Amino acid sequence: MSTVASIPLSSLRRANVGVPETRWTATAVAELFELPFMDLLFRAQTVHRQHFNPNEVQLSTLLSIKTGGCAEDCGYCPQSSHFDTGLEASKLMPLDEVLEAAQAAKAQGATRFCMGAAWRSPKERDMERVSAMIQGVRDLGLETCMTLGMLDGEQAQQLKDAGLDYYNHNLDSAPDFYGQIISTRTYQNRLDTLSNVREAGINVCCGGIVGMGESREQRAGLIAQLANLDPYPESVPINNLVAVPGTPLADAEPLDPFEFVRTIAVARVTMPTTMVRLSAGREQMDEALQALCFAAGANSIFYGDRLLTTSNPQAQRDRRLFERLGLSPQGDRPAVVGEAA
Ligand code: SAM
Ligand code: DTB
Ligand code: SF4
Repeated sequence: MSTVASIPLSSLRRANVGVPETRWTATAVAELFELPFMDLLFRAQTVHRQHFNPNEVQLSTLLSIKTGGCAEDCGYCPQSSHFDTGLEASKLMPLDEVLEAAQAAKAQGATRFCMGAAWRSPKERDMERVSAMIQGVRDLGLETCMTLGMLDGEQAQQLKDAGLDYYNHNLDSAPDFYGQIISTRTYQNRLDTLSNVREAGINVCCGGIVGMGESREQRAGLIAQLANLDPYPESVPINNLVAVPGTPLADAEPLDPFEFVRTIAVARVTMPTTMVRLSAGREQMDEALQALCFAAGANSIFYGDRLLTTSNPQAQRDRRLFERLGLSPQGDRPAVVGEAA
């Protein structure tokens, strides 16, 4: 029988042998949501300060490299071919245009460039082209992220070999709500892609959307799923639904803004070292609400006037907000981890 000491560290981690594991049940996460707002905020800010400089926010810029005409039926998405949102579908963007956009993002101060394609999954012929994009963006000195839909193990390895730093693939909602939003891809499909990405050694970016009509318990269920991934994602985007006319969720009741802040705080408490990204929906938020999200532990944003197909605050406006709050973009000066500035 092998002793713990003779087992390689990597398999120890996988099997959790000898490592006490903190598991978050949906009930325990729901209890965090139930805390008085100020107590939850204090708890999240305390955890945040143990791991990050609270006055730094990481900036990622998004580019849609292939827009619209998607075969999936995600009920929130303007790019699905199942709904008429008036969006014009386009082909995969040429490499030089992608690199031009990446250069512009870098000049504006972004440190990560995220490329998104409206695909169920990439085809073989696409892999070479996206690999060239990864290499080109890396050569500009930016971190790379892609979101291309489902990946099998081989595709994940190809992206890793091209130098991809992060892959974004969201769980989107709790398992018991998911079926009301998407029918063409299962929750398990998503978990399988995430495990292929992890196995290939690419950092995982995985989060979800709130404001789709889910209950608080279901928001807790989503966070519990994310926090129980082993290990939990390096980056967790929390999107507030952008209700786009023509999609089935066009008339969804907007979420109470404080509930959005709570979701950010609960993500921070349950995943202390992850980058929590205040993602879609910022254009619809006022600046005081965004400041509360940063106080709740959000430390990353999408930066630039477009998300994939919808608008995002102008970069100049974000810079002004940062100035007013005394925030600086991550990477501007050395991070002070574990110490209040
Ligand atoms: N097609 C790929 C996929 O679904 O994996 C990648 C692109 S997809 C647009 C990336 C993510 O954007 C979705 O998983 C969803 O979380 C988010 N998203 C899409 N439409 C949104 C909307 N209207 N409001 C908020 N988030 C949205
Ligand atoms: C994520 O979680 N949010 C981003 C990114 N990953 C790819 C996308 C938000 C899209 C919002 C709707 C749109 O602009 O089309
Ligand atoms: Fe397609 Fe992604 Fe939109 Fe779903 S979220 S319809 S997979 S682009």
